Amino acid sequence: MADKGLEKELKPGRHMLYMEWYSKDPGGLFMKVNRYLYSAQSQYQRIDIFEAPFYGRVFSLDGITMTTEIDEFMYHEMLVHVPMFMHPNPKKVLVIGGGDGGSIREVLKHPSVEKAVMCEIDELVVRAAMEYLPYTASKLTDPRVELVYEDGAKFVRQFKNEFDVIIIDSTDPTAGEGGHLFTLDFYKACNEALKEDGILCAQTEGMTYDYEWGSTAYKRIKANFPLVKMYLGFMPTYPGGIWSYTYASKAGIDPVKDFNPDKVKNFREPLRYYNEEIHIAAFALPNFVKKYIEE
Ligand code: AAT
Repeated sequence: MADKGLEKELKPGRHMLYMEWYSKDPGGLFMKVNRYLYSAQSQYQRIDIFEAPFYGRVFSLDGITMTTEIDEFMYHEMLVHVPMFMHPNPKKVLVIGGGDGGSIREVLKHPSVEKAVMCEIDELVVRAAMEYLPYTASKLTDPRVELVYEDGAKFVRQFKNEFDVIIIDSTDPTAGEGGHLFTLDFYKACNEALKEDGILCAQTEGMTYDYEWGSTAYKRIKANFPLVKMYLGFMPTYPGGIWSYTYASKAGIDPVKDFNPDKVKNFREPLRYYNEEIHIAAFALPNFVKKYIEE
C-alpha cells in the first residue's frame, strides 16, 4: 500500500509531540513530530533526530534542542564568522564539541584554513549527524578536517601555542551530569593552546533563562584573556530566542574597533545571517545584559 503522506495526520491532537523543558522548568518549547528518524543512548547522552513540520530535521540531546534545519545557520554563522573574520590569517582552527558539523562547515568557508580539528566527546553524535543531518555534517569528510573523539577539556591541555582560532560549540552547563566546559581551568587551557594572536569564541547561553551561566562564562573567560566581549544573535529555537557568544582575543584585537568590513563584503561564500552590519550590531548589548556581565 502506498504511503498517503504524513502531513495529513498532523491535525491538532492527532500528531506526535516533542517537548523541551527549559532549565528550572518554567516552560519550554514544543513541536509537532512528523516521524522519528533516529534514537540512541550513547555513553554520554540520549540522542534523537526527528522530522517536524516547518522546523525540518531536529536534533536533540537529552531532550534539549541542539539544531533545527530552519535556524541552525543563525547559530553556526554567528559563533564561527565573528572570530574567523577578526583573525588576520586563520590557518589552524579547533572546534570543541559541535558534533553535528555545523561549525566545521562554516569554518571551512574561509579559504585560509589549512586544518580544522573537531574534538567531540560523543562519536555517536557524529555518526548520527552524518547519516541524518547531511547538510549540517556535509564538510566533516573534508580532507582538512581531523576528527577527535575525546573530552575537549582534556584534549586542549596537550597544546601550547598551536591554534589560531578556538571555537567552543558545547552543550549547556545546565544539561550535563558529568562535567561541562564552562570552567576557569578549561578557558585557561584554551588560552594556552592559542597562538599569540589567537582568538577564542564560545557559545555562552541565552541571557533570558540561563543568564547566570552566561554571566559566569563571560567572567571566567575575562579572567583569562585581556580583551573579552559578549555579543548576541537571534536563535528562535533556543530558550529565549536570543543567544549569547563570547569573543576573546589574546593580543587585544577588538572585534568592533579593529573590524574590517571589506573582508566580509569581499567574501565569496554564501552567508544567510552574518554580514558586516550584523558583526558590529551584535556587540551592542541591551542594558539588562550589560548588568548581568558587569563586574
Ligand atoms: N552545533 C550544535 C550545537 C550544540 S552541540 C554540542 C556538542 O558538544 C554535542 O555534540 C556534545 O556531545 C558536545 N560536547 C559536550 N561536552 C563535551 C566535551 N566535554 N568535549 C567535547 N564535546 C562535548 C550545542 C548547542 C547548545 C545550546 C542549546 N541550548
